[in-house]
Amino acid sequence: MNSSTLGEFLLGRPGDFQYENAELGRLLNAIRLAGKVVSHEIRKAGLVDITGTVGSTNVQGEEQQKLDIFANDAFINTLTNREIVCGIVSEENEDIIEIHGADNRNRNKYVVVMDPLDGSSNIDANITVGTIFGIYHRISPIGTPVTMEDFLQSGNNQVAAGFIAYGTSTMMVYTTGNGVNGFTLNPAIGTYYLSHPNVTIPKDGGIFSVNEGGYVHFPQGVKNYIKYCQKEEGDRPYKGRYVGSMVADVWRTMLQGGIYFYPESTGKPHGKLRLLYECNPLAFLMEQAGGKATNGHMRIMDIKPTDIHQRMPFFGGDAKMVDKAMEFIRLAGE
Ligand code: P6P
Repeated sequence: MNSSTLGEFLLGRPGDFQYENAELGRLLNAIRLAGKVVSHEIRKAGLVDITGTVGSTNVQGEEQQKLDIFANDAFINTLTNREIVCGIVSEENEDIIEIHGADNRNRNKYVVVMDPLDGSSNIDANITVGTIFGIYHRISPIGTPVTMEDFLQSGNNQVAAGFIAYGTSTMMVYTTGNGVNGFTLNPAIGTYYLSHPNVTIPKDGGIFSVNEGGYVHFPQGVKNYIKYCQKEEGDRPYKGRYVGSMVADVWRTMLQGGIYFYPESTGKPHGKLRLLYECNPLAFLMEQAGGKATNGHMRIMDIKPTDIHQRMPFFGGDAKMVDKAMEFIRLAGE
């Protein structure tokens, strides 16, 4: 069976973009192209001197890897050249990136939030890293400068979201609110082919994914849930799996089931993951795949952001397992 290409898939799903006049399709195509450019660069990391750090840090205070900057530039340039977005928020940039059209006016109607290369500290160890993106309609009037409010929308307003995983193969996985589909890049011809149609999180996957190195600093309810996962009872103990690269851990959870969580801790009172360009896009994917994503108390996508780089605890995956984690948090009075 010939799998359709991403381009054919986008053309074949006009219903996905019924209110978007194909602009959203063009926007996803721009992301698809930038993903190929970044994938090519990552594949040769180590062969040329592009791994390692450049001695600078990003707004998060994290050391910037050379590929972080390359990926950030690739996505910003591609999105700018296509004249589809009026602004971008990137993990690598402290402020909003305003994009003017050819006539120096903001006639474009979308904004994009992105982590251009999440998990980049794993690059030198040849571990899967990824680009995470979310797409919104701007809410400020077309033709005016993009505003902070355009980006501080709840995740419910995402018109599309997804990731590109640079792993054993390069994959683009996205949703426009009509399910989740995954495409694998054939690097020989530079074409993505539909490889994972209608992704659905298996029930009772029996895997829990958390950095247990933080256990002593977790809230008591989270500690109690981890002990529950490890207890020999019924279908437990669950398997423990943790890559330390969110795209890899979330994609494994979507394919094999289970729960991935990054809770708050004494050292990270709001967790580590960023709400806008990590939690919301991956929460959208998990819900569209039949799962659930919360901050331990409420749906991630119901949260009204207050800052473009704010952090948020994240519990996502099999709905039953997420509910059980929330029950332990509630029972602990947290
Ligand atoms: P820790 C990568 O820096 C990242 O933002 C996510 O991709 C990943 O899940 C998490 O941080 C890993 O953090 O504290 O477990 O090393």
